[in-house]
Amino acid sequence: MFRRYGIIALLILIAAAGATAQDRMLVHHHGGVDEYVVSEVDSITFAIDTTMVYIPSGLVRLGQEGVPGAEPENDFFVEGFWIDVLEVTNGNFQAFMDAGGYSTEEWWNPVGWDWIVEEGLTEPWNWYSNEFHGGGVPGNENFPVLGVSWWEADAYARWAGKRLPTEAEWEKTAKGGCEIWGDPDICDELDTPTWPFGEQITWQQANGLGSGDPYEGNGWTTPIGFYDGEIHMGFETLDSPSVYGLYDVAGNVSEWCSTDRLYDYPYDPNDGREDPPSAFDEGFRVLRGGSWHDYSDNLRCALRGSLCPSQRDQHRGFRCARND
Ligand SMILES: [Ca+2]
Ligand SMILES: [Ca+2]
Ligand SMILES: [Ca+2]
Repeated sequence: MFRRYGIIALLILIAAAGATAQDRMLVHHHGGVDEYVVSEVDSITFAIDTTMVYIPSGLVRLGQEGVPGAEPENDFFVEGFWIDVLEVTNGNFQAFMDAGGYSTEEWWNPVGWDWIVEEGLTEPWNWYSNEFHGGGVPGNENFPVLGVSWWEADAYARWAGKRLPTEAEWEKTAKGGCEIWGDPDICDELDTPTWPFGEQITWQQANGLGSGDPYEGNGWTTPIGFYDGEIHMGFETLDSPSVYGLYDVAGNVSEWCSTDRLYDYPYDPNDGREDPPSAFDEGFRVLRGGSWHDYSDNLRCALRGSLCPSQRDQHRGFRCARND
């Protein structure tokens, strides 16, 4: 019931194969490498946006009874949207930096721009340290970017032609809409799964604290899409997409959302909570999913973390959304 939903194309890297490069090519994706005859490849791969998945319109039951700050449960209609399959990586963020990300005002919220100019910021926090897989260290390209404030995540998203998801979008992405669980025609009591996989989570599915992955104490974050069913560095993983096919929704880095956390449920996008901050440390922007530094309780779908938008540390990253 809770496996992949819809069409998921997870094609990270396309490379020509060796000896028969004229005729065949390898398509790398999570869990394996498929070989295709080149003449077949266009229809298989290039026509598909390989990095985002479409979340269909529909109701989601937000919140969960017993989760502090996530009550009352409330049903909300989310318009269909696209969202990144994977957390934004150091490699992705390097491309933003290479494109003049920290010196191009047009991609920034004006308040965020004034703040980075005043602070003299030109890269994420701890970028050149390997303690938390900083992106400035060669070899760390496929680890999630962290040490980015809400302002930096917002600017990256704008540069990429995307935006940060709302917390309602993020939560539908994490737990699935009301069509996924229980009766597909209604929102019911089964539509509040605790974790993206249902009522259980194991440390073969997500990167939390004490999860035993090879990067515990050694950079801490796992490469994006690590939990793909393969054995990595001797560590056995389970292929663990969320119901719509995203990876690392629970754990690894917690993810900035557009929403102001100072507003309680029920969720209403028109009451001011989706207005961007108007001062550099105004309000608390929502963070979701928990990180490598959290136990499984903090990886729950409904849990609503938050920090002020200028916070930069080793736990926070993001993924992006866009409209149709
Ligand atoms: Ca249902
Ligand atoms: Ca861990
Ligand atoms: Ca995450």
